[in-house]
Amino acid sequence: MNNYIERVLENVKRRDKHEPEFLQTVEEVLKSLEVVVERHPEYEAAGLLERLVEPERVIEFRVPWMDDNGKIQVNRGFRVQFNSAIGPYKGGLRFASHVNLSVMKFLAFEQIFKNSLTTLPMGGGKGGSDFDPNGKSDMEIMRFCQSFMTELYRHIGPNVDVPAGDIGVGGREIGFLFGQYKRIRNGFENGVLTGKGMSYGGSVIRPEATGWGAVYYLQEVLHHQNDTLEGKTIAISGFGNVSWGVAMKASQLGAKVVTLAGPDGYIYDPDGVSTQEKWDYMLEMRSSGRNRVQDYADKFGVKFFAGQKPWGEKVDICMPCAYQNEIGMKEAEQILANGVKYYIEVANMPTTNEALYYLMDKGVLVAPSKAVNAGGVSVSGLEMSQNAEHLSWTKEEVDRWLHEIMKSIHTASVEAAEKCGLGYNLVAGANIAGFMKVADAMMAQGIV
Ligand code: 2IT
Repeated sequence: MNNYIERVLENVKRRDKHEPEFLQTVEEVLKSLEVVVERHPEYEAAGLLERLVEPERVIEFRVPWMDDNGKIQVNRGFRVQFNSAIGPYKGGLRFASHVNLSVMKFLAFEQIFKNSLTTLPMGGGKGGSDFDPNGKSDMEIMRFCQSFMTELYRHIGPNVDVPAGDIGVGGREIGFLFGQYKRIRNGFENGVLTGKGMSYGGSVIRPEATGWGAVYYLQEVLHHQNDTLEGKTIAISGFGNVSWGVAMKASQLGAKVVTLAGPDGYIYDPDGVSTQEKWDYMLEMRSSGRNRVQDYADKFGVKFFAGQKPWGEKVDICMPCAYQNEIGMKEAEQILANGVKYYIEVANMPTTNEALYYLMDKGVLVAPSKAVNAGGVSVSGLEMSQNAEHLSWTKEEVDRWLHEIMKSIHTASVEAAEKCGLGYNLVAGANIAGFMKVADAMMAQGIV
C-alpha cells in the first residue's frame, strides 16, 4: 500500500482502536485512494487524509426521559459532524440498541462520500441514540424525542446540520423531533430536518427513495453487463422502510424479492413480495413495534426459518438491507456457492471487509452501499431545496430526478475507476468519485 495511506491508517488504528466499525470503513475507503494519492502529492503536503479521518466535531449528550410507569430512563445521544467541506452536515439519526460512538463515526464517515456522490451540496454527519423504539408506546417515543431534541437543537439548523431518519427513526419520530425544535426556536424552520410529513414540508417519494434508488442503481449494473431485471430472483434482509421500497420497485420492474429477514429469522415467499397487500403489510409489521418477520409467514402462509439468515437461498441477486456486518465469510461462501452473480449492498456497510474483497476476488459483481443507497439522501437534498424555495415537486418529477441521480452515480463511479486503471470496480469508483469533490473543496479552503 502507498506509504502515506499506510501511515494515516496506522495512526487511526492506534488512536481509534476501540472503534472497530469506524476503523473498518476508514480502511475500506483509504484502500481505494491509492492511485489518487500517488497522482496528487499535494494532498500529503496539506495533511488532507489526516484531516479527512478526524471528525470536525463529535457531540455526545445525556437523554433522560420518563417511561409509562413513571420510571426515569437515561440514554446516550450523539451527533457526529464529520465533514462540512461541500455543504452543511447532512445525515440520518439512528435509534437502536447497537448505537455507540464507533457506529456513529462509521456512518458519518460513509455519509461524506455518499453525499458527495449525489452531486448535491451536502457534508457528512450522523447521529442517534442507543434508545430502542421497538415495543415503546407513542407517548414514550414522543417524550424521548423531545428530550433528545432539547439538546440537539443547539447544534443543528437549515444551514448548519440537517438530520433525517435512519433505522428506528421514521415519519413519526421526525414529527416529534420537529415539533420540539420549532417550539424551542420559536420559528418555522422546516429545512432543519428531512423526511418530514407532507403537511409540513416533506417531499413526495422520500419514504420510497432509498429502496427505489437501490433498484434503479441495480438496473444500471445489469445494463452494463448486458443483462436485465426481468425474471430475476432477489434475496433481501430486513423488512423495514428500505426493504419495502426494494420489494416494490423490483416487482414493478419484473423481478421478484423472495426473502425478508428480521432479528427472529427469515421468510421465503416463492411468489415474491409482489402485491400491494404484501407491501402494506410490511409497513404494518414495522409500525407494530413487534420487530418480528415471522408475522409475514403467518399472514401469507409461507415458510419461516427461525434464527437463520436468508443468504443460503439460491437466487440471482443478494441485497442486504438490514444492518452493518451481517455478511461475513460464512455468508459470503454461501452466496458464492449458490452462484449469485450480483451482490448489491443496500444497508450501510453490511459486509465485513474480508467478505467484501473475497466476493470481488471470486468474480461476483459487487456494488457498494454508499452508492446504492444514496437515493434516500438525494431526495432529502431535494426536500431541503423545496423548503428553501417554498415549492413542491410532483411525484413524477421527483421519481424521474431520482432515477437520473442514480444513473449519474453509477456513471461517475465507472468513470472514476476507469481513470485510475481499475476497470469496472464500483467499490473503488464510488470512493474515488466521492472523495475527489471533497478533496478539491478541502484543498481550496485551507488548513481547517
Ligand atoms: O444513510 C443515509 O443516507 C440516511 N439514513 C439518510 C440520510 C438523509 O439525510 O436523508
